Amino acid sequence: MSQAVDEIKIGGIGASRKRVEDNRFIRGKGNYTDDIVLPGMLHMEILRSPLAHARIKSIDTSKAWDIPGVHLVLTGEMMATRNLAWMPTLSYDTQAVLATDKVRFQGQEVACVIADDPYIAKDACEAIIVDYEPLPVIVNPKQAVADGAPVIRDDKENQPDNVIYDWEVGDREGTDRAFAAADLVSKLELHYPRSHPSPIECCGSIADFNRATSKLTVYMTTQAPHIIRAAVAMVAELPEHMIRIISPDIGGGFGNKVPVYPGYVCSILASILLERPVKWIEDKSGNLISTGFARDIYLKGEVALRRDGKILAVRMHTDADHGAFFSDAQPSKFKIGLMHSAFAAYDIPVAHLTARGTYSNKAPGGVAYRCSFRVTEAMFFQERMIQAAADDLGMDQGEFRRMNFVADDAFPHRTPFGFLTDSGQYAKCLDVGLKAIDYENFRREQAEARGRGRLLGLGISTMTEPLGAGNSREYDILGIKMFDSAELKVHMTGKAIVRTGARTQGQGHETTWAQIVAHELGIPAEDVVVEEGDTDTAPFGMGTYASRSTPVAGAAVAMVSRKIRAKARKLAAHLLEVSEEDIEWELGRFYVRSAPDRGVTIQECAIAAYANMPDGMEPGLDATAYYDPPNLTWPFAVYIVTVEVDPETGVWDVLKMVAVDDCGVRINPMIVEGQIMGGLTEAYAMSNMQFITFDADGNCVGANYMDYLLPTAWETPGFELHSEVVTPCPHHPIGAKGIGECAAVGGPAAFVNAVIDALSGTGVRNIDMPLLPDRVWEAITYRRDVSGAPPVRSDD
Ligand code: MCN
Ligand code: CUM
Repeated sequence: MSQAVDEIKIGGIGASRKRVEDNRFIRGKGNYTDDIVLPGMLHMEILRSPLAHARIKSIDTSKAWDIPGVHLVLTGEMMATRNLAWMPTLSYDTQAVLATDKVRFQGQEVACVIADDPYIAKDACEAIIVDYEPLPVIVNPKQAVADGAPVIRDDKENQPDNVIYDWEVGDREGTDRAFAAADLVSKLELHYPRSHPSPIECCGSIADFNRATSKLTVYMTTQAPHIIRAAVAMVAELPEHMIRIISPDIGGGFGNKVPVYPGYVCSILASILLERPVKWIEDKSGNLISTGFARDIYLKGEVALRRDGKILAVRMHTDADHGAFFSDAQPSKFKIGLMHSAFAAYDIPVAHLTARGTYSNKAPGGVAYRCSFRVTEAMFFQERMIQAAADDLGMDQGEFRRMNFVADDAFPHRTPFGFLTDSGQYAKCLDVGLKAIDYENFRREQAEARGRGRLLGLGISTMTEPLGAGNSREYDILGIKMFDSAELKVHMTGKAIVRTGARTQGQGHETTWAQIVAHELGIPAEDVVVEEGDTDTAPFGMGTYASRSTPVAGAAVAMVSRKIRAKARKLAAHLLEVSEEDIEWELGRFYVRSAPDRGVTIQECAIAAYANMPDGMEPGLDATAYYDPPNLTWPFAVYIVTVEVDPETGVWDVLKMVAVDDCGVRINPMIVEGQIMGGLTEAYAMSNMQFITFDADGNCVGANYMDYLLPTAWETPGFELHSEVVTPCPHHPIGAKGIGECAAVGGPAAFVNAVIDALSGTGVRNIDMPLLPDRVWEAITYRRDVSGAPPVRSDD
């Protein structure tokens, strides 16, 4: 007699199943792009520009061609003859593949050498002689719009200046009216500096064009293989069915592996020309200097307040420095990503945002590094503003947030910028966090310590963030609607394979998608193999970024499992010789309603699909589901940090950090905790040690691991995680919300708020990240705000 299965025992939802992928990773058996060796493979290296802005007068490659073992030297001029010197970006701009007219940032790709091995290729790059004529350099938005500023993008028609866009959203007049009626207006200006995701594995590709079959196979480090296939089809003018993109194991993405990089394009062209596989593997400094920068945005905000603490309106202006090419990967409708998701957790009647984007002589940057399209900046700004507003009012930080939160019974809630948030228990999460940090006691200790000259501080960050683009009505990338899909094949033995168009880079999809199948069908998770990343076998999907995998691809996995269950029900009816209406389901088993002992397992249904199907039924047990989410998911988080600042040195230490995350139903609690720990570690690093910037000549300062610090276990503080608040997502098939980025998004403001709180009474309102000891010391000593970059005010 068959029985229902125990969900946790079979590794279903809620099971902290160990990550199956780690089996190969920790044994050194992963298969990364650089592990792949193809017969006859050649190696490519890139020559990068030493200057940030210069006209190219000539490029002499003759000495490079003379080096034995060199097969090809590519320059922009040669790319241009094939219409490949420029490529489209994901934000409807163009980006140079190899420079022709000018170089526009330090590290820009100027030429490539393809040789027998990477060392020969590197030597040959050094033998290329480029004659540059230096041009004036622009390194921030203020310089970009100054009178007489050199036009960086003189390659573009209709681009008389360095402004990419002027964009606005919200209600300008309504906001003006609310400000006119305010008792108090709180203001803050800050700079969210450039940062870099810096995954352990750099970017790379192996292009393999086979003249006999006309098929191009590219192994590459990409978070979104199907988008890359579309881009290659467009750029290389090859038919889609002749392009196969394979994304093998990825050693961390964090957004760095979303964009299309010139190295990919050059390796593809080289393989087509040479008819041999061509491998390009970026080195660390190449990765740090030229790829996937994030942030670099100047923020100016005002909050209109009523005396009792109610927020009446918010006004924001952003100046974003995009570097030389506008290559953000983001939904095309929004110029500054989802910046306008700021303040979504708060009940604010009216708001207005203006955003200006400008070019500069920096590598393209903007959207990557654990953010759902600029929400990292949005939430940082929001929580810094909230702290400043409460301080200006003289109100308690917890109390001020609580009175302005969207209430539990006010969902669905339309934000002033038009988003629809649908669920949450914000005040409850905050209460859990305040209790965990022992709030009242800490405030007492803080006051006592102050009397003895010790600077203690407490920082709170609370936020809801939009994760899981689409829906397809509002979200597209280059016109391709944002949805996802999953394919599930159940073999006759009841074992299964599930494929999605997402691409895990360390998040654990191979573990968690199997758990969703287990939850829906009662097939043990260990009987389900998960495969992603090959465009020839995976169903179409928009890839993994913006924590969209669980909200979209994960939902598709649940939906395709339900399709399988519907067919299995028909098979069960046939096997049990009753009509379908008389069949009930419990996990792993169908049974006859009137005779619960009479049942068949899902595995018995599977074999019947191949060996004993009813007359007229299509054999087999597989299906594909496309999932277009009705809305984004809105997880909520509370991060609270206590710190002690040493006034003599400006060094600050974390005393305690607590995190309360409500991401709805947790598929795998252990993986969710891993995501939160990782995100908090990155937040800690961004707030106090990751420093990468540009000098006045556009030299990238900090493009090495002596300056750009990666946090290790040694300096990373301990984190106390809380999971007791669970608000299921109302529209997601299993109630899950995204979690991949929450801690990196909401975390930084908690650290900065804590340090600023420690300095309360000194008049210091802001220190820009990273809060390096010298900046903190300067702020304390001279009682002034410290910015690492010249502030850019929109009114001067
Ligand atoms: N999960 C869960 N229950 C939930 C939500 C998520 O068990 N309620 C699980 C998921 O099934 C998945 C993981 O947590 O295994 C993350 O899920 P999700 O929030 O859907 O995020 P994505 O899978 O789309 O991952 C993207 C996100 C982004 S955008 C960046 S950047 C980032 C991040 O994930 N890059 C990472 N986390 C990373 N973690 C690692 N190790 N490496 C990266 O490159
Ligand atoms: Cu913006 S980093 Mo993640 O979305 O790949």
